[in-house]
Amino acid sequence: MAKALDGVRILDFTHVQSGPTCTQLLAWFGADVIKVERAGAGDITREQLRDIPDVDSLYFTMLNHNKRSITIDTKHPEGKQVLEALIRKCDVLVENFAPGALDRMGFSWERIQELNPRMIVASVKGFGPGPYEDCKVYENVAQCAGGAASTTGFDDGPPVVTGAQIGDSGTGLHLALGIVTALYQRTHTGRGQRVLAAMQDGVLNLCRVKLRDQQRLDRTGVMKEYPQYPNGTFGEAVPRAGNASGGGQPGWILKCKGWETDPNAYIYFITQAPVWAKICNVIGKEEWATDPAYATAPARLPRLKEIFAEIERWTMTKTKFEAMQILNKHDIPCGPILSMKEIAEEPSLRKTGTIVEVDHPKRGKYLSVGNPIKLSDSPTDVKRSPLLGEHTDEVMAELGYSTEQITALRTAGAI
Ligand code: CAO
Repeated sequence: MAKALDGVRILDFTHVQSGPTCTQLLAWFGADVIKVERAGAGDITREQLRDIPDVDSLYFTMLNHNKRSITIDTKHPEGKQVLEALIRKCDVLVENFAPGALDRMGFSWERIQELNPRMIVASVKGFGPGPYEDCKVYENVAQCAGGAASTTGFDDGPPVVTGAQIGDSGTGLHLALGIVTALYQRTHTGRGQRVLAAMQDGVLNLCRVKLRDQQRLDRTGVMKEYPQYPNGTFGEAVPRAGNASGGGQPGWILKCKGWETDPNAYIYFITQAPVWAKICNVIGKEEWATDPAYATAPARLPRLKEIFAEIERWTMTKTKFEAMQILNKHDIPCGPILSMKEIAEEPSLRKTGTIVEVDHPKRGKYLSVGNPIKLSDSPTDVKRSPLLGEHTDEVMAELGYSTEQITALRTAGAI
């Protein structure tokens, strides 16, 4: 079946995580993604966090599916010529080098425009223009600079980073949207353009609700759905809200049966206002449904701690899956805390292709996260990541190089 991005050629000059997540998505949607790697070394993640000696790491394989790999020394004069040929042939160049690296290589926006005015040049950088624009940035730096860390964790503890890679993979997603949007605009204008996704901006976009809360705090000095109300104090900045919901329906993480030994025997419980009476029935506190101190959402806000403690007395008598089943029967929103082990073994995720088993010639079978975005007319077929330089000859031949020329460039160290 045809794919949404069939015919789109991507010069994938990305490494580590943020850029590769973006180009992997584009490859899953059908783009021909040609990953340019440093001759002899490749993307640094090929060797990071290895679990099998001398085999591409899971870090690399799980971020580079459906791509082709070509090795070029882009600082070598003849290597530069190969890169120029690729720029002429491709629609999009995606990169996430440290600021200025592409210019230092001799490929400024102006130069790329000369070579191919239709080219879209998409970049991940740590920061947008401003005081930090020259800084190198990794995931957790972005989480800290984008507002996530200061608003994550508990009030009496330090800022906390989240395991979700909102700085890297989150920014890759933002960049991918920018690229397909620029491709669409190009169909009208015929021109390429630059696309920038700064990691700080991407994280902040995902922390939008916290900037909302900053302004509520500035205006009223208090936020009644936060655990600081009414027992603690609010300072000048949005505090860490523990496991509070962040929305208008209060929620918290509660212990379930087995919590003493299982670190994930917990459930997220939301006291959604429309189902309050059902919650009261389920936990055996029928009187709360009519008691004016508990019956309305505003009346409950100063009592959330006590209310969740009471609900927890009930959840502790059930496993998280039993609780889930009972609560869902009553339309009470809740979610089990699933471990990675449980997710990896979940049959429904395998069925939808969200978790896939991939075969690799050197490592054998491994699990990966498939395409989380499902298109009905463009199904995703997850293919293993390329070995370093696996497609160098193939891509060079497509660029018009003869076997003799390829051999000569290899001997010269350009590829
Ligand atoms: N041939 C020859 N040289 C190559 C090459 C190739 N095929 N590919 C890359 N290089 C060179 C670059 O030209 C650059 O050289 P200069 O420093 O001399 O200009 C150098 O390799 C590597 O660039 P780098 O500075 O990007 O790499 P780093 O490991 O020092 O930094 C990182 C890594 C991620 C901190 C930095 O790239 C960065 O800040 N990127 C932007 C933000 C980002 O994406 N962060 C997310 C990282 S996790 O996903």
